[in-house]
Amino acid sequence: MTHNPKRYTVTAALPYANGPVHIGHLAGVYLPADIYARYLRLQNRDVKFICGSDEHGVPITIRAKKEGITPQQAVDKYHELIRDSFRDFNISFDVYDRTSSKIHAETAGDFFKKLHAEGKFIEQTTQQYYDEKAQQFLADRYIVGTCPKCGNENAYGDQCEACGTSLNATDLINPKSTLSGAVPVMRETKHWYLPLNEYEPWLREWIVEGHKSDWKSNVYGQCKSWIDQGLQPRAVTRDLDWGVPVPVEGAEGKVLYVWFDAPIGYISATKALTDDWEKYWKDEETKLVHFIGKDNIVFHCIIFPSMLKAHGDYILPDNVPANEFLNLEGEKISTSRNWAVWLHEYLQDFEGKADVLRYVLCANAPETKDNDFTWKDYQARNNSELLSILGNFINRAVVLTQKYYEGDVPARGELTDYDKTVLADLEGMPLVISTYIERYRFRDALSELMNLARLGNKYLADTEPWKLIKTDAERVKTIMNIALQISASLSILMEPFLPASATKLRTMLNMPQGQWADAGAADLLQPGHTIGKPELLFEKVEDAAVEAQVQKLLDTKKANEMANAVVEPAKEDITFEDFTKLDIRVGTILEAEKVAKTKKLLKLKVDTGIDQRTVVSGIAEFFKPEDIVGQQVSILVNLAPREIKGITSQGMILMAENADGSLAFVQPSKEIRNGGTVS
Ligand code: B3M
Ligand code: ZN
Repeated sequence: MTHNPKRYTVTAALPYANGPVHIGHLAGVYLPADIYARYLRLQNRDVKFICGSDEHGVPITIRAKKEGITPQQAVDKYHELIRDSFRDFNISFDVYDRTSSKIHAETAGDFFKKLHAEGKFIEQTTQQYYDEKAQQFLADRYIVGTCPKCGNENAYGDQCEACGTSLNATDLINPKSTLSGAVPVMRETKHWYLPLNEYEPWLREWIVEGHKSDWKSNVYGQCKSWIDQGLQPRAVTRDLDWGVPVPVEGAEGKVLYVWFDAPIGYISATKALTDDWEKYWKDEETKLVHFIGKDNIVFHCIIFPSMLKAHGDYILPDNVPANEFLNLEGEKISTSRNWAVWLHEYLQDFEGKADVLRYVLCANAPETKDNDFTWKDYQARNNSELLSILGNFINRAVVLTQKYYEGDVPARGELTDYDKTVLADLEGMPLVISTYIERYRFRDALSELMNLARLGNKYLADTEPWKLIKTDAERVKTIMNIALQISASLSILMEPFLPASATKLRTMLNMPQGQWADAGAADLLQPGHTIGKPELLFEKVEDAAVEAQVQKLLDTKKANEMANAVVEPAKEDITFEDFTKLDIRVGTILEAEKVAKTKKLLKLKVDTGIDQRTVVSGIAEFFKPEDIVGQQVSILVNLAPREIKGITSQGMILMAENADGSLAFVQPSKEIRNGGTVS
């Protein structure tokens, strides 16, 4: 790629419209892409930032079925939710389109037709699983069966999630259709395949030789290993009733494979955005960059480029800066387990704090390895970085300027060596940050941005204008001028990372939106320019706020445990006579106290109707003595007395155990006289 591209096409993976988006999506794809696009705009480059919802494929039909709605209703619902979340986090797409649009069906259909007409596909008839009850072929995710590797009975047709093995549907033992439960049969079906093997030499040259040094090592490594393993022809059509119809004869009832149509969605979205779309996709002087998560690497680096190459009219990606995964509080983020921080929910709990999450996710982005998001870290980064460093510096600069000069920027006098060093550091900063951004190292870029705020903070702390004002008011003018120049540069340099706060800061400084090239200058704010009123950029995140979030996750975990707990199988049969040997009565707890030096035991006095007796019960972890006095319970009265911790226990209180091990009394549903039998 030329070092000075004429324009940029920046894409962010099209999220499946089958659920809301969470912090993992934001940290992995949309935030880095947005920082990059915003930075390019500040550099006055011609850039189109493209995204949209991926509305086809099995993930959509499965979700629709689960919710009892049509696929169209499902994508309508989630497309809006996702679009709004991105808007609320100031992800600055030039277009957020959707792959169910007409223009997309045309674009993807035409793409297929051209490759078909030019003989770029192989046609092949194979045997695939068919569900006779549901009358449809079964895509991988619609078949479950026993994993031949580990014996997991719920392995999918493409992968066993228990042992991680990737499978073919035909590998499964006892396959079953998840649609109807029926045992599927084999049936012949014709499909079109892109012979990836034919592109192997070219891919090797383009990626393995050509991008060794400029692609991230995780991306390069995955591509190389795929190519080294040898590539196989890949089916680009499916037997499904949801998707872009295959637009050639003999393909009735078939649709394009979602990974064939989805990346073409980038092109159709650009078409929807501008009539001038072709130069963003066909001109060699355009730099195409795909932001994705690591699970999408093969599709964006091998399959889509091979499609583009086969087509012939399109440029190839210059880079594919894929990120690793973000975990949440030490565990993998999971939609099905609801183990996530959903973007729309975050904003309900932390109104106006989109930038805080942007900051934390960028500072801790999984750029080179999987990373962990914790609420503790969120709070610490807000309170001791955003608030104490950036917010504090800006606040001091603006407040003191208002106080000493009624908001008019003072002129600098003679500069000390310290002043000169600070101004030189300021001048060098934009290049340091932009170099990192252009190499897709957004964490480092953000950390340098904060270093500039640290520099400002330290400068004020060292020079102490609030003391000097009494003894050397002239000198204070120079100090405040320099502090304001740093603030002005910050308002430009922070825009890609913290756009809402940057806007706030510009208002405070009464400054127009600047260009990246302006930043670092010592005269961004001219003497005599009047700044606005101070406003807090950030506020403290209190313990209670993050504790509530942690509690929410604990509740989720508990709910999952309960939902997944296995119920013990039934014991061996007994006779009715066996049962009648048990003498169970209703009794009332009269007294309760902890048994000394034990954790679990309570000593109870129970009125059984027959007598008043002592029972030792292992329930102390779940009940406070004072809470259970007066409660009615079921008690087995003819259990032979036992010695427990030196106390004779006469009988046993019946308890029911929950999935998490917690206990509850088995109680009559209305009051029963003591001694009433339970049978
Ligand atoms: N929808 C997969 C995903 O969300 C897919 C990306 C398409 S990008 C063209 O992980
Ligand atoms: Zn397995």
